[in-house]
Amino acid sequence: ITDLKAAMAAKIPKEQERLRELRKECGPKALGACTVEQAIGGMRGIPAMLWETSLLDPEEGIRFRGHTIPELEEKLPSAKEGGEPIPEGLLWLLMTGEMPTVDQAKAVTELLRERSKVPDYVFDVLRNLHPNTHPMTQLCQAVLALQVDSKFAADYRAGIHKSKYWEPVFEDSINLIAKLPTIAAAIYRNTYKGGKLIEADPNLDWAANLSHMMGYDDEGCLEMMRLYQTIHADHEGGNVSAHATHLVGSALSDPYLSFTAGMTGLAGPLHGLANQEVLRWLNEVRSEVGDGVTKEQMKEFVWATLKSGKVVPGFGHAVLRKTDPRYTCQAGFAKRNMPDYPLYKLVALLYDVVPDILTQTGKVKNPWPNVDAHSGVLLQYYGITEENFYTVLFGVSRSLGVLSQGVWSRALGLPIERPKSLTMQAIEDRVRAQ
Ligand code: NMX
Ligand code: MLT
Repeated sequence: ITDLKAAMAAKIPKEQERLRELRKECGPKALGACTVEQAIGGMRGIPAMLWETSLLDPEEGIRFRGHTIPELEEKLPSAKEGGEPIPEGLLWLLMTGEMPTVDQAKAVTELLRERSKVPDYVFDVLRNLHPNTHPMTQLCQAVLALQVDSKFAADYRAGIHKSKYWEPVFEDSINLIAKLPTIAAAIYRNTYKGGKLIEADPNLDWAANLSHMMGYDDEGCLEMMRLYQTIHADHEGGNVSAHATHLVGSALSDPYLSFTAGMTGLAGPLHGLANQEVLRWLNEVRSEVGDGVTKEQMKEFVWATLKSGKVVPGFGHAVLRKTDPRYTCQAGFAKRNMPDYPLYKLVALLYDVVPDILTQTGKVKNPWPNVDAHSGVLLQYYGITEENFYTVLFGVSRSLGVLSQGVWSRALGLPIERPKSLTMQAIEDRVRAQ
C-alpha cells in the first residue's frame, strides 16, 4: 500500500480502540504530581499531554516513532544512494508509525507534488506586506491567506460527523505541507532576491525543491536541505510550536489556523528564532575580534554576553540534559562536507568554551548546545547567508510533525485543551491549608 491516507485509515480504528482501553483501565491512575514550582515555572516536566509522533528523552534526545536520529539516517529512504534521508519518508513514518519503503516515500513525494501549486492570492498577500516584515511574520500571513481553502472548516460548517474529522484535517495538512516549500521560497526571493521567483523542478523531491526554488542547486545544498528538513520536524508535544499548534487545534480550529499559532511561537528568540540569533551573535564576535578568534577571546565574549543580561543563543534546553543529537547530526554533516570551513571551526570552538561557562553560572540546567547552534553554519556554507530567514526553514520542517499529530488528535477524538490556572492567592490558600 503506497497511499498515505489509506494507510492511515487502516491504522486508525486499532489506535482508537487502544486509547479507549487505556482510558478505561488506567484513567484514574496518576502520571505525576504538579508542584507549585512547576505551576509557576512553565509547567516543566508535568506529563500532561498525549503526543504520538515523537518522544524526547533528556539524556538520549528525540525519537521519532521510536527511532533515533542516527537510525533515521540509516533507515529512511534517500534521494541518492547512501545519501541523506528525505523528509517525505519521515512524514510517512510520523503519520503511520511505520518505516516506509522506497515506494511509499516516493508516493508521498508525488502526493505533495500534485498539491504544491500555491494560489495567486497568497503571492499577492506576500507582495503587499511592509518590506520590513520579518520572514516568519510573512510565513504566518501566507498560511492564514491559504485558510480560505480549508476543507475542515468547510466540512465543519456543512455538519461533518465528528468520527470523520481526521479526513479533512489530513487533506488540509497534506495541502499545506505540499505548498510550504513554494511559500518559503517566495518569501526568500521577495525579501532578498528582488522578487524573481523560480519554478519548481518536477524531478526534484520536496526538500530539494525548496532549495532549488530559493536559488540553490548545488548537490551538497540539496542534501543538506533534505537532512535539515528531516531533523527539525518534531520534538514531542510540549515545545512552544508543537504545543501551540495542539492547543489551537483542540478548539477545532483548522490546520491552517493551528499551524500559524505554532509558527508565531517558533518565531520567538527562546525557541526557533534562536537559529537566527546564533548567527547574529557569531557575526558580532567576528566583527569585534576578527576571524581568528582565540579560546580566551571567545570566553570573554561569552561572559560579556551573560553579564549584559542576555542568553547565549543555541545553548541550553528545557528538557534535554545532554548535547542535542540534532546538533551532533549537523556537526557530522559539517565534518563530512565542510571540514575546513572557518565558521564550522568557530562553532566547534564554542562547544569547547560555552558549556563550562554556563555551568559556572550555577543556574543553567543544561549547558550543552541545542539544534540551533549548528544549523546556520550549514546554510552559510552553501551561500544562504540571510539569517533572518532561517526560522522559516525550521518552520517548514516543523509542519511535518505538528500536522501529523494534528491528524491523530482528531482521529483519536482528543478534547479541547483547558488546564486549570490559579491566582497567587489561590495557590497560597491551597498550599497553606495542607
Ligand atoms: N544562556 C544564558 N542563560 C541561560 C541559558 C543560556 N543559553 N540557558 C538557560 N539560561 C538561564 C535561564 O535564562 C534561567 O535564568 P533565570 O533563572 O535568571 O531566569 C536559568 O538559566 C535556568 O534556566 P533553565 O531551567 O536551564 O532553562 P529553561 O528551561 O528555563 O529555558 C531555554 C530553556 C532553551 C529557553 C534556555 O536554555 C535558553 O534561553 N537558551 C538560549 C536560547 C536558545 O538557544 N533557544 C533554542 C532552544 C531550542 N529550540 O529550537 O527551541
Ligand atoms: C524544539 O525543537 O522544539 C526545541 O528543541 C524546543 C523544545 O523541545 O522545547
